[in-house]
Amino acid sequence: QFQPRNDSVSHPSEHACLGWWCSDSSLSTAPDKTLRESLRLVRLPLYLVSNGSSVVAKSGGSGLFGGVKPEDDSHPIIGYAPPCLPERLGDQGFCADLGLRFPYIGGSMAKGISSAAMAEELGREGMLGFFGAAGLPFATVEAAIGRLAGNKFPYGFNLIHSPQEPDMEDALSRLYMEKGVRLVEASAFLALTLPLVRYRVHGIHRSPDGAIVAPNRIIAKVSREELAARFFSPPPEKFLRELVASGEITPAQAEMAAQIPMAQDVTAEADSGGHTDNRPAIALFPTILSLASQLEASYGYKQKLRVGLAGGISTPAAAAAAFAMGAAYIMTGSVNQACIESGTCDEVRNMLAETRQADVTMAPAADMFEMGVTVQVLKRGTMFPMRAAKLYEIYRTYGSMEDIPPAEREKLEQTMFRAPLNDIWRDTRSYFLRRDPRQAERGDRDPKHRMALVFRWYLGQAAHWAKDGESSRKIDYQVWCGPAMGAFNEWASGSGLESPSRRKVVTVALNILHGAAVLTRANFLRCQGIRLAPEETRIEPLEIA
Ligand code: FMN
Repeated sequence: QFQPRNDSVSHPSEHACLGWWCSDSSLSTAPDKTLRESLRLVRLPLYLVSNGSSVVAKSGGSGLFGGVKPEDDSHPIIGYAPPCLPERLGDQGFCADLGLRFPYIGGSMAKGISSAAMAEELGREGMLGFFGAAGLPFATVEAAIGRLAGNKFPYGFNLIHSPQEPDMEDALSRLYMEKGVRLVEASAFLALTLPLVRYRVHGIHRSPDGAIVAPNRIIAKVSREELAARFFSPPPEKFLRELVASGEITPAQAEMAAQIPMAQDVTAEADSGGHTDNRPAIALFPTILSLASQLEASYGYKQKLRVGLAGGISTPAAAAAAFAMGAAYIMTGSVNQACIESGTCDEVRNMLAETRQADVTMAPAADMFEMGVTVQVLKRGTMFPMRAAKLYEIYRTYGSMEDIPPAEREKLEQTMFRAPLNDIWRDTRSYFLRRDPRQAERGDRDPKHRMALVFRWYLGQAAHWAKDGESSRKIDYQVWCGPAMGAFNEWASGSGLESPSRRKVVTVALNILHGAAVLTRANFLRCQGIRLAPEETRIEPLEIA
């Protein structure tokens, strides 16, 4: 039995009576749990029953709702929270369509940081993991497909837009089609592309009952409404015409394709690790959600368009807020990089475990350097953001490497490159001759492009040094990370999950989801005027075997 206190449940007479608890005997005899304990039994209903001057939390038995008091000895119910299962926090249709138990996705993290092991752990538990294919050699992606395809649970692969390497995007989408990868996370797209449309409509057909079936599913990640609108729309006609003209789809398939959205599910990505527009989740999400319902109606789709939320989610409170706004699912990133299954090194995991909210900043991105695109990275314990910003400034100021003043150039060669810039160009050139000869040729012709390729070498290597734990380059580590990391560390502080070696991706996910369910119940009670003390709603992370 818990006693009302000044800062907790106020005197019962102040509360509206929601219904009645009739069994006087069970009120006095059954062992009661504290409100804190009852809130956590998320699979059971919770009744707050007034017992004269005190309030009892009941999670068993039954109450009667309505204004008429049934028996003389019945007690008023002054608060009620329904069961709230972590499985039911998001959109049930989303989980059913993807074969998931929980509305939870581990987002793609480039260079295999979201590893096959991570996708397996999440998949086994009824969640979804995307393999981080960006920036990896083709053969590595192929091997990951081979590994994940052997499992019975859902998984997905990242298809990242590569404006600098359109052939890679094309080749990767074809590999996914060929190997039967049925789900991709499409990200960093500024517009739809032919490879993406080809993937989506590949194998489209009608089932015996006449329904259109598109075997390849895209979950698109966007941070702007214009892009969400493109993904929620059918594939552009010009691409469908091209695919018909090249014989890759039939006219009948093109006609079916014109009736389905490019992506039924779009993840609204707020301020996150890696590529981000730093948008606030509570401003971005409602706009994308509203767009989904408008486009669903205007296209007259048979399916519901759904919106998930990513960016800043690493605690129960953030997840509860996402679901309260109507998120079909949540996606995490930064917090997973700090888990033992991620493809980064222990040194980075330790750095991430020390990270606080303000320890992240924006820095030039390797893949879209010339366009001035930035990514969110760790700034504590590394000079990467400062050094990368310096390179961008030099790139903007000078027309070629030869124009860089000698003292400046020498400093770059000694600190960041640790080699003459001409040597770096020689190696970069031979790399591109193998991977994308057009880049090397353009570098030969255009001194500004040559400078960009050399500077991008540093930005690209900095991510490798971090991931591979190249400790002689610790000062240059590029670690993509968002403020969610600091939020998680603050929450996990003092718990078993404080230590990076104990952070497992599923443990983290289940804690976030379970905590979100508890907080959702606490909010039900708050809406009924029940004041809750901080210790009643504090969620300590638990270690789950
Ligand atoms: N998203 C992608 O779609 N492709 C990527 O290659 C990619 N790489 C990432 C690498 C790291 C280390 C991190 C932290 C994020 C990356 N992201 C990438 C974004 C995540 O998939 C996810 O959307 C994001 O991290 C969610 O926000 P949060 O960091 O606040 O949890």
